[in-house]
Amino acid sequence: MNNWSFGSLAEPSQYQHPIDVSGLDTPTLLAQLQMMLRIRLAERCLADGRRDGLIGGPVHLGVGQEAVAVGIAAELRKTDRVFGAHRSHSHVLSMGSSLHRLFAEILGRDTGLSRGMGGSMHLWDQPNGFYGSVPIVSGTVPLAVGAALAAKLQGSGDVGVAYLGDGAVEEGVVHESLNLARMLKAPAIFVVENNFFASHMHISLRQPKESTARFAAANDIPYEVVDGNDVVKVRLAAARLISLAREGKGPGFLEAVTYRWYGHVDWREDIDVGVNRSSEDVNSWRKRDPIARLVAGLQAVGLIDADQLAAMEEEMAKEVADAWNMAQADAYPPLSALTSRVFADTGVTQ
Ligand SMILES: Cc1ncc(C[n+]2csc(CCOP(=O)(O)OP(=O)(O)O)c2C)c(N)n1
Ligand SMILES: [Mg+2]
Repeated sequence: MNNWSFGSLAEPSQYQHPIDVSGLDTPTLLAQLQMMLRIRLAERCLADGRRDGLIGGPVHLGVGQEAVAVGIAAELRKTDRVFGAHRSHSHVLSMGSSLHRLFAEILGRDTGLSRGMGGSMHLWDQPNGFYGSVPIVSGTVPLAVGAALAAKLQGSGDVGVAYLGDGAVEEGVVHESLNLARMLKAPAIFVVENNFFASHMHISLRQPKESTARFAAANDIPYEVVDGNDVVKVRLAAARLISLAREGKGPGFLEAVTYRWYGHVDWREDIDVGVNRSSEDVNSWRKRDPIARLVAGLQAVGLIDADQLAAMEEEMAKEVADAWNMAQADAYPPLSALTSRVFADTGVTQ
C-alpha cells in the first residue's frame, strides 16, 4: 500500500473482471453465491417495504457490499462472536440467521430476532454467533475486543469480529480497542467496510488518507486490504487473519473496499447529496457488482449454467417472499413487553 491510497482499487472502472474461482471448492462457492443473492433480494424487499410505508423505522441497506460479510462468514463458526452496527443485515444473515426472524424484527413483530423491540439496528442472534448490532457508530467495537478476550481466556480458539465502517474509525474508542486488542493479544478481527462515505460525507472530506488500514499499522496489527466486491479475495484474506488469531497470535484487521448502491438510509440513492456521489459513480460501481462478478467467474469455468442460475434466483426470490409474508402476518409484542423487556433476562435472580 503506497502512502495509504487505494490506487486503482478505488476506481469503479477497475476490478470489474470475473472473479477467479480456480482451486476453490464448488459447493462453498455456490453456497456463497446463494447467500449473496439471499441478502441482495432481502434488502431489495426491505427497500420496497420502507418506500411503501410498511416499515416503521429506518433501514440502512448494504446492497453492493454483500461479498464482505459472506467472505468473512465463510471462515467463521457458530461459537465465534460477531458484532455489527447500523448496517448489519448482511452480517447477521451470513451467519445463518433466519430471514423470517430478521424481517419480523424490522416489522416490529414478537417473532423478531430481538422480539420486535429493536428494529433494523438492534439485531441479535447469539445461537448463530451474532452477538448484536447497535446504532451507536463504533459502539460494538470494544465489545468485540472483550468477547475476543473472553474467548482467549476460555481457551476456545474462537474469535471476536467487529464490523465497522470508514466513518467509525473517526471515533476514539476504535483506537483504544485496536491498542488494547494488540496489547492483550485478543483474537479480535476488525473488518472495515470502506464504502467511502459516512452518511453523506465523502472520506476525502473527513480523513487525510483513504485507507483506514494505517490505524492497524500504527498499532502493530497484521492487516490486509482487499477488493471488497470479490468474495474470494475477502475469504482468503479472512482465512489468513482468522487462523493467526485462532492460533493465539492476536488481532487482525481487514479493510474491504466497497460501495453501497443505496444512499445512507432507506431506499433513495442520495445522488448529489453531499459530495462525490453522482449517478456516474453509482452506475460504474454497479458494474463492479460482487454477485454478477461471481456468476461470471463461475460461468467461465463451467460451474454454473444459465438454467441453474435462474433456478437459484427463483428459489431465493420465493424464500424472501415467503419470509416477508410470514413476518407481516405475525403478531406485535404484547403491551406488557414495554416494561418486561427493558433488560435482557439473564436468568439471575437477586
Ligand atoms: C456515535 C455516533 N455518531 C454519529 C451517528 C450518526 N451516524 C449514523 S451512521 C453514520 C455514518 C457511519 O459511517 P460508516 O461508519 O462509514 O458506516 P456506513 O454508514 O458507511 O456503513 C453516522 C455519522 C451515530 N449513529 N453514532
Ligand atoms: Mg462508510
